[in-house]
Amino acid sequence: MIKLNWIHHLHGLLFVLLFISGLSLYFSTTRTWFNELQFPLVSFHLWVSLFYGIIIVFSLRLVFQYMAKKPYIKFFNVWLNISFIVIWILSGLIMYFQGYLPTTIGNGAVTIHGWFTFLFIPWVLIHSAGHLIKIKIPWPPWWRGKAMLPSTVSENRLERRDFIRFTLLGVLFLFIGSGIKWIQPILNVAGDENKRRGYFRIYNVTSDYPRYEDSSWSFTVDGEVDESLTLTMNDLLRLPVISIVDDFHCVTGWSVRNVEMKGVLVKDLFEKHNLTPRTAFATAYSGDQVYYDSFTLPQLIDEGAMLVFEFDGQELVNPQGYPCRLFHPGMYGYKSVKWIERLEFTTERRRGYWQVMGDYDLDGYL
Ligand SMILES: Nc1nc2c(c(=O)[nH]1)N[C@H]1C(S)=C(S)[C@@H](COP(=O)(O)O)O[C@H]1N2
Ligand SMILES: [Mo]
Repeated sequence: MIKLNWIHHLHGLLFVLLFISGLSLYFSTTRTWFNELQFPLVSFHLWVSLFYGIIIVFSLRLVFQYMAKKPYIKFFNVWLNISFIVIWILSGLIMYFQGYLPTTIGNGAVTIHGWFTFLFIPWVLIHSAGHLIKIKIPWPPWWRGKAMLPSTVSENRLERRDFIRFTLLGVLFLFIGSGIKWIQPILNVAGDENKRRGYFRIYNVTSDYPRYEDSSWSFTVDGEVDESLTLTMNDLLRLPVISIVDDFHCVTGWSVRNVEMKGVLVKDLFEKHNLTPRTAFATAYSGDQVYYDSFTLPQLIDEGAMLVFEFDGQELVNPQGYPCRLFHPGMYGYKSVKWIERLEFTTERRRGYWQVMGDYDLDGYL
C-alpha cells in the first residue's frame, strides 16, 4: 500500500509539473517569462514527461491489482487517466517529430495536446478537492461496486502529503485564475484582424518588443564587409520586391501554411549594393537587443533568404516583427529573426539565441 501511495503522490507531483510547464509554454506571456529566467522550459517538460511515462508503465500492474478490489469509480479514474496520458504522449511525440510529418498532422497534434489539457482541468479540480476535503459523494451502490466507500475514504487521512497537495492545488488555482488574463494576448493577435495568419503563435523571448515609427527603422550590414551599409525602408523598397507563398514551421510543432510573404531577397540586396563580405558567416540581430541567429553566406544568398515586410498582403503587425523580419524558406521559424536590424559578418560562426538557450540546431533546416 505504501508503494501505491508513493506512486499516487509522484504521479500527482509530476502531473502538476507537466501541467504548469505545459500551460506556461502555451501562453506567450509565461513562455517569455521563463525565457527571461533562462529556464529551459521545453526540455524540462520533455524530461518530466519521460520520467512520468516510465513511472506510469512501471506502476500499471500494481494499480490494476489494487483496483480489482475497489469501487468502479476508481476504475473510471484510472482509465480516464490512462486514456488522457496516451493521448498526450502520442500527440506530444507527433509534435516532437513533426519535422518528418505532414503539417496538418503536426498542427492537429498541437491542437489535441492543448485541448485535452484544458478538458482535464475540471477532473483535476474535482479529484484534488475530493482528496483534500474528503467529500463523500453519494454514489449509487451499483456504481460504488465491490467495496464500500469508507475503506477508500480512510486513505485520505490528513498528513504531510496533504499539505503538499494543498500547496500544489493553490498554485494550480492561481494559475488557472491568471490564465484567464493570459489568454488575452494570444486572442488579440490571432483575432479577427488577421484571420488568415491567425495560426501564428506569437513567439517572443522578451516580454516586450521594439515599436518602430514609420521612419525609425533601418537595416545595417557591417562587420567583415568591404564597406558597411545602412538602409532605410525606402531604400529597401527600391530593390526588386518579390512575393512568395510558403509554409512557416516552428520546431515546437505548429505550422502556418500558404503564407504570402512580400519582401526583398538578401541576394538582390547584396548584388544591387555591391556588398562583398570578407567572410562566409553572418549574424542577424533583432532590434529587441536579445534575439539573434546566424547563417552562412550561401544560406543567405543561394537559398532564397528574404527580408520580409508583408504577410498575406498586410504589413507585419508589431508583435510579428514590424517592419521587417528575416525568412529562410528551407528553415524553421526560429531562424526568422523578427524586427531585424543588423547583419554582421564575422570571422567565425556565432551560435544564435536558441542554440545557446535551447540546444537548437545551428542550421535549422526543415
Ligand atoms: N526577435 C525575435 N524573433 C523571433 C523570435 C523571438 O522570440 N524574438 N522567435 C522565433 C521563433 S522560435 C518563431 S517560431 C517565430 C515565430 O513567429 P511569430 O511570432 O510571428 O509567430 O519567430 C522567430 N523569431
Ligand atoms: Mo519557434
